[in-house]
Amino acid sequence: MKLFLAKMEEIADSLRAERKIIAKQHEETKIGEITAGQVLGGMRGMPALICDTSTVNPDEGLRIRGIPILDLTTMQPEDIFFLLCTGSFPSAPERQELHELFNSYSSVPYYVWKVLEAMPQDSHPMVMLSTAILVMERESAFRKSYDAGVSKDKHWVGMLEDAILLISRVTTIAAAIYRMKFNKGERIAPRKDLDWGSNFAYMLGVADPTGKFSELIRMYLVLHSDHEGGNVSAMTANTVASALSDVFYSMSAGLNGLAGPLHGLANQECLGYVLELHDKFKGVPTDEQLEEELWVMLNSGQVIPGYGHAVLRVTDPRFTAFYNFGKQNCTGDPIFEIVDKLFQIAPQVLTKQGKAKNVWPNVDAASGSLLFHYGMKEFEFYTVMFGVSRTMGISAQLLMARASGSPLVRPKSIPTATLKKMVGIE
Ligand code: HAX
Repeated sequence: MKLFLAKMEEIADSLRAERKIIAKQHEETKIGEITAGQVLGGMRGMPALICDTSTVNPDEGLRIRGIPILDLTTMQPEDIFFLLCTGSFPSAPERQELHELFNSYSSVPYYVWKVLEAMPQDSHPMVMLSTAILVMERESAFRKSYDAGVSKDKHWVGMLEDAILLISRVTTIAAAIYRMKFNKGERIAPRKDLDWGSNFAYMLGVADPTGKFSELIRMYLVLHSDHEGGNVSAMTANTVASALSDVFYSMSAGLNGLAGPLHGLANQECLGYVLELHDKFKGVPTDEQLEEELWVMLNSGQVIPGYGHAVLRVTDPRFTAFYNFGKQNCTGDPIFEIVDKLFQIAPQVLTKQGKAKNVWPNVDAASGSLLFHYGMKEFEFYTVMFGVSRTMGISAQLLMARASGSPLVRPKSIPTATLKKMVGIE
């Protein structure tokens, strides 16, 4: 890891110096105001966290290190991880080193399989993923270096080693969960000659005569890799890590948040909904039938999965990337056709209803239909796919936080009575 370490060393030194200057010179400088609405509304829009890996602009969507995500869709996930951590693309030797690192721990120790095998058959694949990550905590290089009294300025080195080990193993673990949970046969061992994304596609064991499934998986891993620091999974992982918990504790906690239906589980729910529509109408519903169904859903107090976003106010560019892939490769597939029809109709219905601040599709609206098209039909697994990808962004964020010496997270909570007094209600 010589090259990566050298690059991160420079970045860590300058980050820490920069943070110290801002903290010293601007400790009392105001950068915003907080409203009661924000406190009651899940802290929406409060500039309360620092995240250098990516930004999400409401009118444009995700940029990784300033680069629009739609300009990165054909890159290798390894390049994206390097970009997330360092702000630049890897040179050829750096890429080679990272490729070797991502492969170096891809064999998973036996105790992880034993734990997974002991879990009840009806355990959700996200519970299996989160548990498998947590049990590997005993191998944490960060914890060992902390226990050995390594200086605070060097804590990031152990974090980086943990992140590499985790990312290297997570695809092997996730693919094994897929095969174990859905009776797909023996685990498929990783290959050293493949890149990280192709290896994942290979270990899943989905038939891929055209190579398109592998191409989709690589793009999937890129598109879900990061979404700034305030989403539930990233913020949870960062909060846990701020107590100097290691990558394994933090990632497992973050993924537990990703497993919620308002976050990563939405992709499972989206495809479930599309399949329900397909079954009910014995194919693709007409525009009128679909509109009526959407109203039934809204009137019964349910949300339309895959639509809306806490930050975005336009179509998610990650949806656009998946949608374009579907248009090129999946036309004629009734499941994708329903996704396409939802895209035409759901925003109009949500606009008429007038509640959602964003009526446009998010990343989860199309991704499942593409996996389904290539034969990965077990949609309970889709959030795991998301989680595998997000280990890159969350790891990069944890690394940056440790490298910059980020403090313990400890905001102030207030009782409702205090809030009432603050806003002038007696
Ligand atoms: N269908 C129906 N109603 C919706 C809606 C949707 N897709 N999106 C928002 N609304 C409703 C909200 O439920 C809320 O209603 P109440 O006032 O009755 O509580 C109202 O519109 C205002 O909400 P908002 O401010 O626009 O949205 P939030 O920031 O509160 O929530 C969500 C953002 C993503 C959770 C929301 O849009 C939603 O539930 N979408 C469907 C689930 C989904 O697709 N989740 C995945 C999001 C992407 C992601 O994080 N993936 O990991």
